[in-house]
Amino acid sequence: MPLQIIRQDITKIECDAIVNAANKTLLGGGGVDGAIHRAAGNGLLKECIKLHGCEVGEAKATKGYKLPAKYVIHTVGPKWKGGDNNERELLSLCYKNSLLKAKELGCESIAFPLISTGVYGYPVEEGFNVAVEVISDFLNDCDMLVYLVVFNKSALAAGSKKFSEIDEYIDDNYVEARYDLRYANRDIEAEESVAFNAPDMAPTAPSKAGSGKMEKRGERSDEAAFTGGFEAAQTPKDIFDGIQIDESFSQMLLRKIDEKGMKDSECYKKANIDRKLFSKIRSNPHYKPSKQTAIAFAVALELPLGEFNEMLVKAGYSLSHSFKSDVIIEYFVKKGNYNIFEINEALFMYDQALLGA
Ligand code: AR6
Repeated sequence: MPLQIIRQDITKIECDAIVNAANKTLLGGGGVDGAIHRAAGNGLLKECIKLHGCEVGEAKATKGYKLPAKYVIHTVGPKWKGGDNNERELLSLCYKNSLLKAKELGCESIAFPLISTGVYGYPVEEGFNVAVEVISDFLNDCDMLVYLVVFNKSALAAGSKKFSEIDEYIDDNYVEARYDLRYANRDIEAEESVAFNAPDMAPTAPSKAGSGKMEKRGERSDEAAFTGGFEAAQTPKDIFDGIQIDESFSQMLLRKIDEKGMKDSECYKKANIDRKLFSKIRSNPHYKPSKQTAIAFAVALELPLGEFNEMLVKAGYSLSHSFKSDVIIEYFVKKGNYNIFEINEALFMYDQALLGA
């Protein structure tokens, strides 16, 4: 997946470069800077001394020393002073210059902390949005695996109003492994819906704390399968009626890309899918994608809910109200918001597997 949002100590990440949210002296400090210096050892400080500091928005590289990463790219974020002091532009420059430095060093992977959102006081949600915007722009022209590390998840949730709306949608629609009475008298359709949900479900992370429910690969209760992911008005038969039976997932994908007048690269980038995986799918008409990959393409193609499900059915899946992740995705599709990074942010916040591959 070209952009992955993860929660981890950045000093432990094995990738070509990690980015340090430093101060202008580059001689170490608190927060992530302190953690990186402690983990890298004294060699890092010695090399930093030779760099003679760094201006806000710039990026300078050193070796990684005892870190698993080959390089540390040091950048200095802006201090938050209310938002009218060029903070956004300067923060964008931090991400942009760090990515360019990584490219110059031949890095294939890089991990960022949320620069400026700690000691420097940048509002976390806004800082996160700047990061996603700059990174996704960069990935439009370059292939790199970028990790965005959200260390303090509750700070991100606290600053965001959008999650309350998603919470509400989940409350109204999430059917936690309960038998959906709408289907109680529709035995035939219910059986069909079981057939729709191939046992090879992709893994999803444990549900949000409190639900106590684990959804594992290949494990679904029959009860959950009965809900089948169809809205009250939409039966499996309705979906089947719209489907070109002989067409495989990859054939449907390629047809839709053509119909939308998209370039392949535009589609796989919007899907947060890497080029190699897309080539595999393109060259194999019988390719069986994971559920996350199939959904990612349906998102990239901006399909309305009916066609969205039609595409998933081609890969043996459907959106189900018994999976929290599916309810979240449905929320975005119904709102017409097909920004995969915003969807992934929400999935991340609810501890669900992210889209893409
Ligand atoms: N891994 C990943 N992210 C982390 C880690 C970690 N180990 N530790 C903290 N974060 P901050 P700033 C997150 O304060 O706001 C230093 O003293 C943290 O949750 O480290 O740019 C420098 O020397 C937050 O989201 O950096 C400067 O003086 C993000 O990293 C000043 O702080 C950035 O928080 C820079 O302040």
